[in-house]
Amino acid sequence: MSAAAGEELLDLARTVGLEAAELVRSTRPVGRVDVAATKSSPTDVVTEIDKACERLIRDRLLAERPHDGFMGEESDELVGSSGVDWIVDPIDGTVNFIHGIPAYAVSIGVRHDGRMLAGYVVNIATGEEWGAVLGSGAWRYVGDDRVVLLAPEAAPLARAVVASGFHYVREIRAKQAAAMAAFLPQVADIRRTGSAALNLCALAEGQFDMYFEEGLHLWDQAAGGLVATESGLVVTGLDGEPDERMVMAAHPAMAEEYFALVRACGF
Ligand code: LIP
Repeated sequence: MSAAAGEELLDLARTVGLEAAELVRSTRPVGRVDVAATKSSPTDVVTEIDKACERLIRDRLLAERPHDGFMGEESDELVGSSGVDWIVDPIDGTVNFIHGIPAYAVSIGVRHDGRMLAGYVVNIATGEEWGAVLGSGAWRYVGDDRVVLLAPEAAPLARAVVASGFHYVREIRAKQAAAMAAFLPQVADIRRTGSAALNLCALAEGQFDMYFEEGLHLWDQAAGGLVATESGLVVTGLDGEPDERMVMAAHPAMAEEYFALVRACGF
């Protein structure tokens, strides 16, 4: 598929993503949001607003493109026939959303024949937006203008500010805590902001030197991952493609050194 087709799909992702973000903003009550159900663990939660947001995104996308596939965090997978799949997290950073911490995002990725083609992320609380098209770069939107993102070189390990996150499952968290105890003294500091999509976009802008996280689903990292790679970052897994076991991202100049440390610490 051409870059022009990627742009068209990105435009649709942005139109629908902005509508979804507005739905969440306008229905979120002040204070804490009620949890509707739990998923993989008592701390892996979903709200009625997550579900309504995904319904809106799914309905709008499939009304425009009825032959596409759809994979979302809150609904059953739909297999399409066009070769295009939408990979959607209606609210990435649900815990932040529930608590009112302003770092939660609509994340919409577009895959064509198994390869990420376009990605769109909007921070629902702040309105910040990012986009990327395969081969055409990554950018932050300022209004309708695009500020192109070229990820800055990362700092040496001892000065690195590293974003990460922790699993919902208790036993895996215990193992991660031990690995983090070995990792933390080797770097300047860590940040845990609670949204993979926003972490990957922030990395592309240079807020962090590296990001890694175990246990992400495809919808958490599909759109942000493309923003990261199109800004010039390396995004990988423990030994090959990024997957649920591990997503690691950093500037190519430091990537090997950073990733080796993650492995050596036992993540
Ligand atoms: C979240 C991720 C975040 C991670 C959380 C959770 P959700 O996705 O984006 O990086 O640390 O544990 O997986 O569940 O809010 O869509």
